[in-house]
Amino acid sequence: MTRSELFAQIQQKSSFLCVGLDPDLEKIPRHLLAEPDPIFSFCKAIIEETADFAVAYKPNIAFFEAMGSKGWDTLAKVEELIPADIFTIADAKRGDIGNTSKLYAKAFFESMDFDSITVAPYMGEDSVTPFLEFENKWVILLALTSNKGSLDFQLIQDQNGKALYQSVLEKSQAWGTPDNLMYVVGATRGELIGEVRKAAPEHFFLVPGVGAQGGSLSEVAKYGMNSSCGLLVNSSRGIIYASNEKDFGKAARKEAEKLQLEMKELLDKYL
Ligand code: OMP
Repeated sequence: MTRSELFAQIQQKSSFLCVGLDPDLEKIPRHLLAEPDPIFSFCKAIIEETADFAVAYKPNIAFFEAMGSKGWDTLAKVEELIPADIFTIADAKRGDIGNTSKLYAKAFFESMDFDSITVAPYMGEDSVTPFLEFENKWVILLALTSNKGSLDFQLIQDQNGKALYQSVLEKSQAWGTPDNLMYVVGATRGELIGEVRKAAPEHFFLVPGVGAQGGSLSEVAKYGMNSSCGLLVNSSRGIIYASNEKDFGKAARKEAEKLQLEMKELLDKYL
């Protein structure tokens, strides 16, 4: 999917919502356990109920691969089920020496047909560029993550006072363009999102951390939105586990709609 197609969808749906698919057998409604593939049935219901409000889906690969080969089959079926006009993110956080990254890219872009993959920048340019060689496919590079551990390395400053995440932003912009490279920026990072936006004015940001992790959607929009929105804000648990009963699909729909309505207001305000 191209950047202009993504922006067109955001405008059409008045939404920059990414629904995170983190399906955990321990957490899904109990009645689904009688289904042949409970995780697939769960994701199917979530996708059907939220597709009106979502511009992206982000299956977190860990939740599928934890189930072994069956989990990979389920992931492939889920990916195929997502409507073609909705952006798909394989949240795999990969990255390795070049020839290995190339095969990770093939796995997610060719064997499966994801639009994008999350990639860790730690191993540097040759670990990232193999993912950028696929037409209309995207790398979403970890820049400033939402978790507590982001303090361990990402905010360490060099002798000139530049934080590591800033070096990642600066350097990696030579590897890709705003048409094939996005950044992960945690919603829990408040006004630091504004610093990231200054460093990468054109790029889309994938912003996890609203909902269960407590990040503020209005702050994200205030500090992070650019003239083509430039944001995909993810919520996983806050949507998919809104109810643990038979009404879980409808409850997810309600949460997704709530976020979409807030997003509409923010788009009207800042775009
Ligand atoms: P919830 O906290 O349930 O909304 O889930 C957040 C999702 O985003 C999970 O799948 C995380 O793995 C992912 N995530 C973060 O929470 N923080 C980050 O900094 C980056 C990610 C990610 O790359 O998606």
